[in-house]
Amino acid sequence: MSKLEDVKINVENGKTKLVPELVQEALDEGNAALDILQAMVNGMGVVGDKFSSGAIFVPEMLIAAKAMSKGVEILKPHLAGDASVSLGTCIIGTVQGDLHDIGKNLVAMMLESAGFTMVDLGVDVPAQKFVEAIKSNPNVKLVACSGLLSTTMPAMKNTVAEIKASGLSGFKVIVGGAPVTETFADEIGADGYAPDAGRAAIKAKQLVAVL
Ligand code: B12
Repeated sequence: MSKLEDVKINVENGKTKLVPELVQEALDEGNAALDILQAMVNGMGVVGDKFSSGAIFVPEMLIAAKAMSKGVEILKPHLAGDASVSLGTCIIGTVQGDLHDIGKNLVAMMLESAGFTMVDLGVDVPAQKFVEAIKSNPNVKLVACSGLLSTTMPAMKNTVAEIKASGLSGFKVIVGGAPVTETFADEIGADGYAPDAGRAAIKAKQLVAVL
């Protein structure tokens, strides 16, 4: 079995102690950090499928998420670039009702390495908390909203609507998460969308006009 396959399977199985060691070994073998990340994301995909089919339940999903987060900690220095530019502040959070944060954390990491100063509001963030954070932080250029559940897509819509209705300006809003599409982003009035963390950083730079 290849080391990447090993990483994937042990994320699937929620091996929180083993995954960081395997990630380190995969790096030592010369695997690219992005390939190792993809192996872990694939593992989480299998976890999601097993959950959908009733083969596993929430606790197993949670343990797999912990294993992936531990692996990402090892990968972080290899994924994050050394930002030499300053692109302003980015407020990021997972919308109200939604507790998923692995994808949001990866996006935060990539945006930070692109040059944004990150203010992470965490998960289950009410729309008004985004608005308050825009008001209370200096030089906000980007607001990033994450959502993983189809049931929290209305909360994402509401968040964008409240941010726009606040009358505050000088920043762009980017949205993402597995159920989010470009069409949905357009419909709810977001300024941008990206399907993954790497492309989120590219889109963010385009939005704040440095690309
Ligand atoms: C781990 C997990 C959990 C963990 C989360 C732990 C944590 N700390 O995040 C726990 C156990 C808490 C959990 C709970 C639940 N979950 Co869950 N979970 C998952 C799982 C297996 C993996 C998610 C993940 O981390 N993926 C890996 C990351 C890297 O990918 P990602 O999040 O998609 O992020 C990438 C992109 O989407 C994008 N992105 C993400 N955010 C943003 C933001 C911006 C601005 C941009 C530009 C891009 C972007 O970039 C990211 C990086 O590349 C998924 C299955 C799956 N395949 O995704 C189900 C899944 C999301 N969960 C699901 C469900 C149903 C639930 C529960 C309702 C289960 C229950 N009955 O209680 C609860 C809801 C709790 C709540 N209120 O939020 C469903 C959602 C179905 C749907 N479409 O609505 C899924 C799809 C599983 C399934 N197949 O049924 N879950």
